[in-house]
Amino acid sequence: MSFTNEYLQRVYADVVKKNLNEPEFLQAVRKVLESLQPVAERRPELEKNGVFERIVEPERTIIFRVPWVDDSGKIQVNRGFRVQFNSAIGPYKGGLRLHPSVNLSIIKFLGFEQIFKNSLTGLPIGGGKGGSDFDPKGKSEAEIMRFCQSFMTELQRHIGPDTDVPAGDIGVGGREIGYLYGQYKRIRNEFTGVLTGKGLSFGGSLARTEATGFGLCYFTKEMLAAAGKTFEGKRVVVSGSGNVAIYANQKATQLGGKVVAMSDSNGYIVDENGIDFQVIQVIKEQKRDRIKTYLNFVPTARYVEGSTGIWTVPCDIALPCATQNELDKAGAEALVKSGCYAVAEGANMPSTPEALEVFQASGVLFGPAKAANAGGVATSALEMCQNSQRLSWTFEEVDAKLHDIMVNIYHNAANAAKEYGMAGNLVAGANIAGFLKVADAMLWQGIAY
Ligand code: NDP
Ligand code: 2IT
Repeated sequence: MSFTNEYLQRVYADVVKKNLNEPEFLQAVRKVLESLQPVAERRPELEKNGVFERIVEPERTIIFRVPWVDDSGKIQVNRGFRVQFNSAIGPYKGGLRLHPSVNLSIIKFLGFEQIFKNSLTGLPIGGGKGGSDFDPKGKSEAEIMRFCQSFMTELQRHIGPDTDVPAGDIGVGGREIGYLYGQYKRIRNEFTGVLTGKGLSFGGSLARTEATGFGLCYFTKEMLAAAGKTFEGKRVVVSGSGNVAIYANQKATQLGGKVVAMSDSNGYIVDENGIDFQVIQVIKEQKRDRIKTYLNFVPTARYVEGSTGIWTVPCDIALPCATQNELDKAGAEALVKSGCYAVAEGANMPSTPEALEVFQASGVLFGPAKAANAGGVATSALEMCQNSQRLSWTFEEVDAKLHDIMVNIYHNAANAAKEYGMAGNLVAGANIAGFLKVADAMLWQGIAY
């Protein structure tokens, strides 16, 4: 798709001018604005009220110094970010990413996507994202804790249970959320649901750990069902081996699929007998080791150095669950060539625009990230709900709600695509359905932001 609507083309040109050094942010904005062209044409009051110009500009961007002392006594300085993008329908909500590649462009693309994803969940959460260029790899437990404490010492003045509620993302799991929560509580002297993904003994929700991966498979199941297909007996490739990938493997396997390949940033493994997610749990969650050590557990498996080759492993269904732009044109062509007919994004923006074109031209069923991976943040919103009530729901209750939310997201995206003349295009449908709710809230609230 490209721009035919002159007004949105001008809005986009202005975003480019103001954010020249932010390629990931521009990529995300462009895709959304392109999808919204039929909406701008049908709803002229959105242009009149400057909704598009407003929605592409974060409400607030916080960039801060994060100093900490490493184990050798040396002072380290990282850069911290929190982008509070849009609060039209609820408190800012979105993860924190710790990865050396983190910069303003990446946090802004993630925060922008989060607005529409959170809207799609049907729950009252606005969009935000944060993180730091801190690299957790090779750091001791004590260094991780000191970094998290320093990061929260500044972040705490900008967040709150009714203001902004961070959670995990790449490099931030239960351990980091625990340290962040401890420091927030110490400084603010309050026990509230200011973070999600907490430990179960201090307000965490059952099924939050599994939620993104499980939700991804519930969404994919619905997308396959609409095409008369199922996971049963199908070959599945899951990239990554972190939180999202591990539980995508568990659920895809439970639904009858066979996960034949997984990866980390160094390389990928292939196991024709199906990869047991519990082995990956041991390697990644307990030992925090590399995926190639899978061969110590399953010597019949294969390890290939380099992570992008994973898309050459023949499969029916591909679930990219590692990071942005990990699946390029060559990867998409390799998938289509091997007969892959369904792709659902567990990671945020894992497919490049060129890869997406290949999938759309080949009729591959495609579940875009903001719809397919919304189960994580949806369950975070359920955790906020439980915290407000001072109650804990059972695993089954949370999982059942998650399932219903993902089924609804699929149908809302599919219906919006149909309503705007793009039946089957879930990329457009998810962007439109997610946008409309936020845009209407912004209209009702006047030029507040
Ligand atoms: P984790 O840190 O648990 O795992 C990340 C995985 O992706 C690891 O296997 C990591 O490999 C790999 N990876 C990260 N960066 C790169 C890279 N530059 N190149 C290749 N591989 C890479 O993160 P999550 O599983 O939580 O997140 C994965 C994706 O899912 C992200 O895009 C995130 O934004 C998205 N997401 C996460 C949600 C959540 O609830 N956690 C919710 C919705 C989306 P290595 O160990 O070698 O770095
Ligand atoms: O990208 C995402 O949706 C997340 N990392 C989860 C955010 C959250 O608040 O649970």
